[in-house]
Amino acid sequence: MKKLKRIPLSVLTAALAGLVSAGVLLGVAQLAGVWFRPAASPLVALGAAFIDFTPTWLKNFAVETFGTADKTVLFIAMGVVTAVLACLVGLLARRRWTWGAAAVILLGAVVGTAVITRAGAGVLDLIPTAAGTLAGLASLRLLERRIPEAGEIRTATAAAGPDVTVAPAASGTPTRRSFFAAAGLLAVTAAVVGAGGTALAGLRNSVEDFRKALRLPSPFRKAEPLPAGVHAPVDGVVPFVTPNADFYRIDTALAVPRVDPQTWQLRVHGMVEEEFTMSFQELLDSELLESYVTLTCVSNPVGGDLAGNAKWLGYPLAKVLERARPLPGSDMVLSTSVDGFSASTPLEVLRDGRDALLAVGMNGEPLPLDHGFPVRMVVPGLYGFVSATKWVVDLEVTRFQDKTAYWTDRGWSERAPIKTASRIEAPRPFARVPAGKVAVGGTAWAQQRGIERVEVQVDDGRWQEAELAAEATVDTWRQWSFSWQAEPGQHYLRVRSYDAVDGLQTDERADPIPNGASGWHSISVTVEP
Ligand SMILES: Nc1nc2c(c(=O)[nH]1)N[C@H]1C(S)=C(S)[C@@H](COP(=O)(O)O)O[C@H]1N2
Ligand SMILES: [Mo]
Repeated sequence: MKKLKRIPLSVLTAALAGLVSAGVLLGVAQLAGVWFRPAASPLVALGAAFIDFTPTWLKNFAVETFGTADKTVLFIAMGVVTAVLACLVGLLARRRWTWGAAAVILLGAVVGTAVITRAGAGVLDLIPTAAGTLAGLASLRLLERRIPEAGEIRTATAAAGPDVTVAPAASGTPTRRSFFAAAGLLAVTAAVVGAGGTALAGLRNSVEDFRKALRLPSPFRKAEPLPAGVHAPVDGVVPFVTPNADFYRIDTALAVPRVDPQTWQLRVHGMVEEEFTMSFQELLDSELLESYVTLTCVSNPVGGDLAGNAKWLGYPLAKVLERARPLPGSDMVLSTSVDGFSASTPLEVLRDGRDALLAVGMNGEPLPLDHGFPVRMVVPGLYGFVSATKWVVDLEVTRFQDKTAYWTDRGWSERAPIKTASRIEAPRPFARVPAGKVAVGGTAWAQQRGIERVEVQVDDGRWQEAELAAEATVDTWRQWSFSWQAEPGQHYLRVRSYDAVDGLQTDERADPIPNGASGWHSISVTVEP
């Protein structure tokens, strides 16, 4: 008791300041780490590096002694070492702030080295450690300034009498109280932030694991096999089926929502005779169909690449509506995602026989997380913002006059069928090509109507018919090619298409807002002699 009394309070608080700041560092890094690979989390990276550097005999000893608890023991040991180091840093900072700060940065650098030397690590993986180190520094600074002065303690202790080690709060100096308040607040924050981060990371990983292990049922109705010759025979034209990894991604989500399929539910309600909810398993047990559909974003400029074609697997929305039995007067389905995005889709579009789907599969695998796992909507013929809700959880049958959707509230149209479009993909704009035969090619789309004809114009010459690749369905894009006898000089190439319902694509230039760009795509190329 006598000994303990002689450790000055300022030393204890300095060590505590170091400890709390280490907690803040780890907590913040843990939370930031949710958006990165698990190996970007300081504790995981340090542990992994430690395991790598452990000599084999020690590893064997650990496994023999602790069995499967060896990793727990490792983490506990790391915790103890971290705590001791943190106390020392706190004392150092008390001596001289710059020393303490330098020590924190040094430790941050050690952790950073552990992170960056992991296999497959990228520079971005340093962000959680950097964020944590900054937060730890700030916390240490905050606390270090509140450490009670040695002089104050002596007077405070003296006033309280020789037998009281720590004076009760009432007789504590304002500095001391403010130190403990700040330290307590920071410790709680660190714990909450760290626990939240760990929980989020766990959810994220479990959703990813679930997706990886998921085997989709085989379709009740398979897609028609693609006809031979859907690809234009020209280098530089996009693949007919867009690989998932290359599929454009558009959404308002800062962090991709992690939706657990085991708790996912679709609520169907509103102006219907029967309201109900559907689970993921129920959906998988239903008669799923497969269909190739080209999605297009309304923000795609003329010639742009915000379009992709995939084979989707899903349950017809018409069937969902058949069960719900919409009431007379309803004319819209408002679909809402788990993150609050919403889209207004005309009711009749979902019931007119097209392959409008509650999709669970994309090109033979479960939807990627980015593309709406576990369930999204896919509606042929409508731009994504009025139809393609990812991470969908709610379908409300309603009326356009009663409800509006996310982008409609921000100046975009409430209805938006996809406009007929065509683009040149090869050669690239401003390419230099050798004179002679040049292979020109690209893609055109008019979902629900189908592309019938594509024409190409060189400079101000006459419009010439391009060769059409085979059509898969009216809901997929169609490729085309054109053999150009190119003369040296600078030239313009222009493309336009005809759909099977409305004929020639309009040359009227329109901006994407409010319901999609229009106009003919043209590029400039230089032909070298
Ligand atoms: N939840 C959610 N779903 C969404 C969006 C969104 O922002 N949030 N964007 C829509 C838009 S504008 C488009 S073009 C398509 C894009 O789908 P993709 O990212 O799979 O290509 O998703 C639609 N679904
Ligand atoms: Mo979009």
